[in-house]
Parts: sequence; C-alpha cells; structure tokens
Amino acid sequence: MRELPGAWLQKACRLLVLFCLLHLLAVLFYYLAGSALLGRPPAADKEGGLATRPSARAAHSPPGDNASRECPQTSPWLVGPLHVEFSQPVNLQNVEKDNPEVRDGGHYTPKDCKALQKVAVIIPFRNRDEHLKYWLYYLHPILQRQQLDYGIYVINQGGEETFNRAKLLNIGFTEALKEYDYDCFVFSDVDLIPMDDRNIYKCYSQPRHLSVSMDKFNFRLPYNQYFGGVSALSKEQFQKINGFPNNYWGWGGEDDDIYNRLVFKGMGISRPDATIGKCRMIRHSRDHKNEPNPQRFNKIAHTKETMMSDGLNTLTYTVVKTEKFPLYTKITVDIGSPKS
Ligand SMILES: [Mn+2]
Repeated sequence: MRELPGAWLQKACRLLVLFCLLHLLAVLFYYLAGSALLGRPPAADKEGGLATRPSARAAHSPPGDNASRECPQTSPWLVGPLHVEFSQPVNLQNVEKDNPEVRDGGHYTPKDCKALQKVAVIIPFRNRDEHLKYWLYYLHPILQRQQLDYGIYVINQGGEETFNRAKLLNIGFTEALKEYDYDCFVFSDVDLIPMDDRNIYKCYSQPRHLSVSMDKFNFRLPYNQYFGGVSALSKEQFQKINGFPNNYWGWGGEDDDIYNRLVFKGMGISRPDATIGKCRMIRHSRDHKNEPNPQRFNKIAHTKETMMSDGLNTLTYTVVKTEKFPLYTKITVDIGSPKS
C-alpha cells in the first residue's frame, strides 16, 4: 500500500519533466526563428563590441537605421585606465585633426546609435588657455568613446573683477539651453582630467560627483561632502535647487553651498568608485583675483535661507562675445561685481 502514492508521484514527475522539455523546445524554436527573421545574431546587445563591427554593419544596413537605435547602456568603446600627463605642450590643430567628427563649437553626436543623453559640458574660465588645450586634447576622445551627444561651453569671465565660479556655471547652463535641448550638465574645472574613461560624463538619478579621487588629494576624497571639481546634474536636478549661488566671489565655498542645496532638496550624491574616479589636476599657482573668500564660512552656514532667493531666478549678466571654435564654444560674459 505504501508503493501506490509513490508510483503516482513518479508518473506526475515524469509528466512534469516532459512538459518542461516541450516548453524549452518551443522557446528555443521561437528564439532561433525570431533572430533569423530579424537577420541578426541573437546577442544583439553585444553589437559593436569588436572593432570591426560598425563598418560591417554600415555596409549591410541603410544609413539612418542605426542612428535611430539607442546606444547601449555601456559603450563598447571604453578602454578603462588612461595615461594622463602634462609634460608635452598641446597643439590644437593636431587635436582637431585627431577628432574629425567633432563639429564647430565643440559638438559631437554618435553616428552609430542614438545617444542616451544630451550633455552640455560647462567650463568656468579665465586666462587658462594652456590648461584648456590639455582638457580638449584628453576629453574629446573620451566623451566620444562614451557615446554622448555633447557640446563644450567655455564660460569666460570678462573684466578684472574677482572670479565667480558658480555664477559662470549658472550662465553656462542658461546659455547652453538656448542652443540645444540638453538634458544633462557636466560642470568641470578646466584643469581636471579623468584617468579612466569608465567615469562617464553623464547624469544619474542623483546628482553625480565625478572627481572623487584627485592626485592633488592623494587620490582620496578630501571630505565626504566634497562636491568640487567635476560634477553632473540633470536639468531637473539643477532647476530643483534654483541653480548655483551667484554670490560667492573668490576662491572656495560655492561647492559646499551647492552640496547643501542638494541635501536640502532631499537629494544624495552619486559617485564612481575610487579607481574609476581617479583624475589628475594640472599644477598651478593661485590665480590673480581669485583669493580665498573670507565670507565663505558664514555663507555656507545659511544656504537653507538663501538658496531660493539666490540662484537661477536672480541671475543677471551680459554676453560680451560668443565664439565658435572647432573644439569648443567660448562665451565671454560680464558678470558684474560683488557690490552690484
Ligand atoms: Mn585647480
């Protein structure tokens, strides 16, 4: 009597196994039939993984077909760690020749696929042409390998007034949006070069800090709240915090104010790990008219009260000149003075 339920169970098991096999066969059939119908190998997401693929693909399918397909989440062109040094001077004409797909004003759009994000890179600037050459030399190839639809905006502070980094960044955001429907903004100092192209210059669900391990700080984060150097905010994230402060004249504090704004609006910081986030800063002495701002400690203590009355909604400036160079757009602005 004991065998009876056992035999029944065995029969049921056999049936189940048979059913599973049938199911597997059916799935396999539709999978193979499907890829045969589409005329491409089953591993479609691996396309472009080999250097020979793009040209092979271009020969087989009409142009425009690939450009309408979204780029993969991870670009197949990334190489990882990079050698970065500043011993040889850079000739911009050579950089232009090496980056033939970069259009006037420093714009690039991937040819093979539709970029996941439209990124404006904003660089606050004054009298750092040598640094800018290195930046363009290193970053253009990296940003292209990252398959971004991007534009480079150098915001040059005209006149002799004290430097105001955050206000220049606000201006960059505003001016770039007049030109193209950007959805992400990378704010980068002119003297910072990433040492790994897996550090993607794009936006994430939370504001991104990209320059997390700088050689200047022995490849460590100087403090947990540090948000200086290179950062990325989506258009929505930037607008949510009313942009950056306009009232930090001279060196320091504006990055901490930005950090406070993000926290007060309920956001957190996203970062790459310490290896991917490695970067080099070009050594330099302190700039004239960018002395440490003595008011900075008092100011960052009051971000909560001041942030909605100082930022994008109170931004005033005049564009003095817009220049479209082959590798970047340079916008020279009059941003007033600390008193005005
Ligand atoms: Mn620096």
